[in-house]
Amino acid sequence: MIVALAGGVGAARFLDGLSQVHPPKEICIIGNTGDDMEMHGLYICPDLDTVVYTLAGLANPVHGWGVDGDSFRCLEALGKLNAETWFQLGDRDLATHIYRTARLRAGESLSTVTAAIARSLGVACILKPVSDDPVRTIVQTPGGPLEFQTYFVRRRAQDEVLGVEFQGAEDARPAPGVLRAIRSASAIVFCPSNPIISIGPILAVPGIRQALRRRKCPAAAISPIIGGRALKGPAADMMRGMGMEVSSLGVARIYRGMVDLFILDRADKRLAPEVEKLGMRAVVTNTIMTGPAQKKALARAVLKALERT
Ligand code: FO1
Repeated sequence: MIVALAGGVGAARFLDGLSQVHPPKEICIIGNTGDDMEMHGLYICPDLDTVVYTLAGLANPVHGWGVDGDSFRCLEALGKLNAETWFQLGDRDLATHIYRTARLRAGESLSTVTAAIARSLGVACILKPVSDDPVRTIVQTPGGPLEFQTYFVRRRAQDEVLGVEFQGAEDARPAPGVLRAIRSASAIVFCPSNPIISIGPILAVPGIRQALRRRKCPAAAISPIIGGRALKGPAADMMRGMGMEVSSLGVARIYRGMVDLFILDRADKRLAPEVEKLGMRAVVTNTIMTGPAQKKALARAVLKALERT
């Protein structure tokens, strides 16, 4: 079983490729829940949903999140009621949140409901939230702490980032089967996700970092930073704000001790020797997933490198 640690859009694109070159039932995805939020009384899991929609072939290809061709009639109606509309929830997407919220309120766990949603939408990979307990990413800014979606969507990631906190992580337990999956994995992959706010909350749940350090299988990380920039999202600004080097090397430093292989883009080839000094093998390949062929090629390159480790 390949275990993949995943954030949102970048991870979903990579996993889409991986599930086409490796049996999807043999892929266990551990998803970030730090971005989760409640809005209009509904429990929303943006990263888990992005992975599900992408693997189900339903994702909006432009944004990478939300449902392709979705309408926004409900949001328009909410606007007329003066409810908040800054978070774009489409009508079909809302069905997922309504269904999840109802089952959670009935006492079921997030992992049970996530598995049910994935199964119903035809996703063959195993998908688990990192924890059934709430973990919330809080971004520290000069104006005070902000919940992640407020920082990212409502305020358009324009505030300076002084730090990040994963509220609740210390007391959170890994979701059922998460530690077992890591311990018995044949390979582990850190998807090309933001190392701070997508992979960070996963690593912050007690037991996970230790299980990764004690792994008995090869582990690879794919850099989400190419040429000093993030293809999507606020990773670069966040790393800069937190005093980290905004480069593949900066990402490799965060994962030191947890991975054996570090996959970086051809554009960052010159950083390979520095990455190797951190005790990981650097693999240089094309990491930009512009289409289905590139997604599969990247997944194949990662699998090949893992097999050789
Ligand atoms: N991202 C945006 O930039 N604007 C939105 O209005 C927005 C709505 C949204 C609704 C459902 C969903 O699952 C994701 C959504 N996202 C939106 C993406 C999300 O904010 C982030 O990309 C992730 O949380 C970061 O991985």
